[in-house]
Amino acid sequence: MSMRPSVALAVEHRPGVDREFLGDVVRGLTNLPKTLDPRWLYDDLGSSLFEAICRLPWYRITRAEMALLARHAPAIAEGLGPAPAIIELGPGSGEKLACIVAAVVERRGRPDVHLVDVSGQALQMARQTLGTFPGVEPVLHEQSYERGLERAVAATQAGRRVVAFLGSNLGNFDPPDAVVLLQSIARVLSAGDQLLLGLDLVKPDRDLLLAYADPLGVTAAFNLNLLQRINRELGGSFDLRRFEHEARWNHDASRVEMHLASRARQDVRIVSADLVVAFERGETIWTESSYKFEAGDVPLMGERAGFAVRQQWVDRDAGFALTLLDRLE
Ligand code: AVI
Repeated sequence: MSMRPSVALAVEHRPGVDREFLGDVVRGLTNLPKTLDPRWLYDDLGSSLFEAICRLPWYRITRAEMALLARHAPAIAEGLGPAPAIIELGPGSGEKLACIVAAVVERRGRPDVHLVDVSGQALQMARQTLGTFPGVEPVLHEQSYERGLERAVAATQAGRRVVAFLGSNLGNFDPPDAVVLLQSIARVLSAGDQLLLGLDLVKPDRDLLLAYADPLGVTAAFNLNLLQRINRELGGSFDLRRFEHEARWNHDASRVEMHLASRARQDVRIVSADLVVAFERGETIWTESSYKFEAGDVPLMGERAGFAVRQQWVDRDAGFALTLLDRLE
């Protein structure tokens, strides 16, 4: 979502309020269309709801990726040098990385593990999972991907690193931002380092909509929780019953969009921002984009950022691609 106004809005600072969150919410809700940055979906409850989404039968990303990792982790480990460093951006529960760590421990010895996420809760979960390998002590970076990656890279050896960016997390960035992020990963890496990228592929509309508007309502709760977070942290007055989760497949842009649609004409107050936001009936807040790819898009994206594909494994049935890329000289 790149429709931010360039003017910075002055927001009075109140103690105990996350200024970045407040600034983002004010900018997003005074935009047209209204938007909220998806990174704020992941407070403690949001992270737990996302973990639940990953177990839903209609959301196949996690299981498809786990199966590919379980099958191909030995090949990935073989391709790494001795004593490698594994850096994961957005590790979730850490279960996926555990597949790679297990294969590396068996073939290459104990790896250095670095985990980067803005959510402290996610990092703790992943630390618990990965801490079960003897001698493996994950280093946690509770930061943005770029900042955390820089730190992790500074603490590890050139030519021995593999950065895992799994779960189609890259799909939550608009294409130009995705390339910029890949470029910033390439910039801090050295020749001989690798990137392991997991991306969800385009599939029938019906499957995509079931994955993002599941019949159990878990994704709806995940989305609506963002309004609850604004109420709790910023003194918002959102009545969650007056908003509705919507998932839309935007074929032309190749993305699933999550929205929160206002069920009525209403005003919502946000005390910390001294702001009243007016909603028309049916007006939405656009909270997330999940871009879907063709397997053949990955080499092109990689090349634009300074990577070349070493190997790609595709689950055609679930529509998911795992790609291992080399950082070019
Ligand atoms: C984290 N990310 C890749 C998920 C996705 O599929 O875009 C977040 C999510 N949103 C709704 N369901 C899952």
